[in-house]
Amino acid sequence: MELFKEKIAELFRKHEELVTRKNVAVEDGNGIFTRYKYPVVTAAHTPVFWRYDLDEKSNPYLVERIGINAAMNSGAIKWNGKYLLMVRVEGADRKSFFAVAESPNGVDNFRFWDYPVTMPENVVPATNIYDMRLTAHEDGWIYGIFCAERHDDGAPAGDLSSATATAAIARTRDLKNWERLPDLKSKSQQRNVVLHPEFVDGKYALYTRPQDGFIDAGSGGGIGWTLVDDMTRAEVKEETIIDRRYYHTIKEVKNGEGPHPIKTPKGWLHLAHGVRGCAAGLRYVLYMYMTSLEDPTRLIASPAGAFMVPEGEERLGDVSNVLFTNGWIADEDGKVFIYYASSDTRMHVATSTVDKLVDYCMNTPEDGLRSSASVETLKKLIDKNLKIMINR
Ligand code: M1P
Repeated sequence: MELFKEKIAELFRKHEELVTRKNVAVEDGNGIFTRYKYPVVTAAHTPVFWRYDLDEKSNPYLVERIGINAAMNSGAIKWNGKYLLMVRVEGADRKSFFAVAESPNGVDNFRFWDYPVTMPENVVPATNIYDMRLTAHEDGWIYGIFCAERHDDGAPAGDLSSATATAAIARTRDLKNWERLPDLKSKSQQRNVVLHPEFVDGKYALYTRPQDGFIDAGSGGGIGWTLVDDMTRAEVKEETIIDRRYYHTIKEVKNGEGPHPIKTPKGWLHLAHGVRGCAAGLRYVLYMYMTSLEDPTRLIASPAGAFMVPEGEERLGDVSNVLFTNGWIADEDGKVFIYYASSDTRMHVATSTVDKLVDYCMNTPEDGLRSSASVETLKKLIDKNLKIMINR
């Protein structure tokens, strides 16, 4: 009895030590953003009382009863002065669910609320739900759009891996009680669908990612855009591709909108992921672009290449070589907290400012799509710099 109590105390002590560990900024980057030393949320951050049965009678060996595999791809929102992540928690059973982790400062001390989200299922139930994008819309609701994955019943008998991806929609006023709305109707499968925070021409605007199959983006040309009259019966009627994929770029295989864009005086600032194939499999990196305030479908800045790539321990995990983002928070003072997951396993933060990110987008040369164009771009900077260096 005493030993059991001591073991429980030790579990709670270790958990508390992890959750309250101070994070440390790592200032040796490229000047655009600052990474932090420790992941902000991991499977081990989930409460002890989610994983262990604390009753000695039913768990005499004090073993873990419900394993948690990962804490990843999280939506983000500032709520009552706190930094909230809508974490995709993945159990050992491979099922994902949503749970809120809250921090007082955005970089450490993320603590899960006692209960995960109970997402209503008044639609065709999904086998798996994940990757929620949160949008506090100007209509007053907070919307959560996420992927609902279901077995593809059209697959040949015995094929237990074919699936379909659909954008599921829910809304809330308190992040605790959710109203489930019908899934987005679309001719193609959809993942990485994100709600724009403002009305556009009196309509709701969605960033989409049309895809031919569950994994394969195929003929879906990139990040799309569609206008919707009513979120309670949302349907993709016309879809325009606003950020295309190109051969031999970091997004040649797939791309997808991250969190909803941040409004700046110079345009909408976007964070997204791009995917390419290589001998090691698919490689997921983050990139940025900007669109016009007057016409949010018009690309006004498209810096070449990746904004952020997996580094060090980020490169390893359940699905290695992956950075993925679906949450960021812009503070009133212009500081931006970029929340990203590495290798489908854990959550990190990097910080920057709106001004720096706009500067990065506006002043990083575009991709000329050929080696010779890259050399010409590089030569222009070298010419300019050599003149400055000679005149010093
Ligand atoms: O495993 C990497 C990512 O793969 C998918 O992203 P996309 O739809 O762009 O291929 C998603 O399943 C995502 O959750 C996952 O992190």
